[in-house]
Amino acid sequence: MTNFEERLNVIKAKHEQLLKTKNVKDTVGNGIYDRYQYPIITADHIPLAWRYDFNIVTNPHLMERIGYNATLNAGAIKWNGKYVLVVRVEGNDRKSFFAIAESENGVDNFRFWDEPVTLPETEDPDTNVYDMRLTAHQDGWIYGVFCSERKDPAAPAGDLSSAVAAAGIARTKDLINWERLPDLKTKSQQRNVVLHPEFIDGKYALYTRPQDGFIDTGSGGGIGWALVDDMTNAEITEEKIINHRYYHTIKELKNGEGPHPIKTNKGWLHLAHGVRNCAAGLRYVLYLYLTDLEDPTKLIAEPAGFFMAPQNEERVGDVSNVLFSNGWIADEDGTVFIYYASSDTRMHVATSTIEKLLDYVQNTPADGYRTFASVQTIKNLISANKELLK
Ligand code: M1P
Repeated sequence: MTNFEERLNVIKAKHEQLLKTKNVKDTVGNGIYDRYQYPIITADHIPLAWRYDFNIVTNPHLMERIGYNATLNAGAIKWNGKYVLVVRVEGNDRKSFFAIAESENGVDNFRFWDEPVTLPETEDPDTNVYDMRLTAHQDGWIYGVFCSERKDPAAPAGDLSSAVAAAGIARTKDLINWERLPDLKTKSQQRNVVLHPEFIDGKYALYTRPQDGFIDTGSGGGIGWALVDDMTNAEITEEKIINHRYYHTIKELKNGEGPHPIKTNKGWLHLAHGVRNCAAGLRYVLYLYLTDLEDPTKLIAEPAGFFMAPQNEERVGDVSNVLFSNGWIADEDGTVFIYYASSDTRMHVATSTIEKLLDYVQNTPADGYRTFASVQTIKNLISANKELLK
């Protein structure tokens, strides 16, 4: 056997072993959700045919010809009975693209489909695309709304970093053939735009995140809400903030809607990310909030602080100290699969139920915005427990 063949066999065996690894629920959770021992999708899960040239003549050393840096920020949908993720795959060339991976049970054995998604360009081609939110809309289409990034045309010569973020829109009926629609027209830059699954007053509803610059949400920010007449020519004329930022909270710097909210009998259950600054840089955590069933812009409940924050290995990666989620799946039996990325590097899953998440969001104390209020809340709990612990 030549070295080529030996190496090929080892590479194939290791890859298959990784793809077949069973995931294991962490033993003691916090009662709200369960984390799992292993990430569900990493750069090592990328199919070998996307990485190697298997021709011994053109690649005698069996080198990796195309490298991949990360698999992150996946949109999610239940599709033909499978748990399907539209993963943001980032190549070593820094370009992100979308690729679909599926699993039978939602927690392990995710395998990518044969080829990445071919996302058509608009007349003004994107330099980079990422973070797709999937919405199976009442109108019968599955929409993918994502961030489309281009070089800032107003950047001074020599500034090769300034970029402009817009919401790109595509739709599909089969997750294979995608129709690209014009980008969302809006006054400000946008990231984290999400399509609500139902018509509101006969219009499409979008969660937005208006921002002054590419990174800064600036004076505005917050999670916004806007109605548009037509997704094939989506234009926002009015936008209102429905989830605000506050001083000295987990979302004081910025926040953004995660996947589209889940409809429950108590209201629309939202998953979002909040960002604050600290000496170590930006810290991204996940939080939940609940809005009214009839009026999804009306906040009903929001627990203080984070729902999930980076832990252990999750804390380190390409952009450390980050949890980000733009995909979750609610099964008919009430199980919820929360798909999240850690430190812009790898995908994980946590599982919970609608019942537990509603209990969490409705019964976790809200933020009092002052130390004194937090201590009072703790003392109330202690006092209520006194009789029970006797
Ligand atoms: O690096 C953390 C995240 O930063 C951005 O999120 P936001 O728009 O809220 O600042 C996005 O680039 C996201 O992809 C990334 O995970």
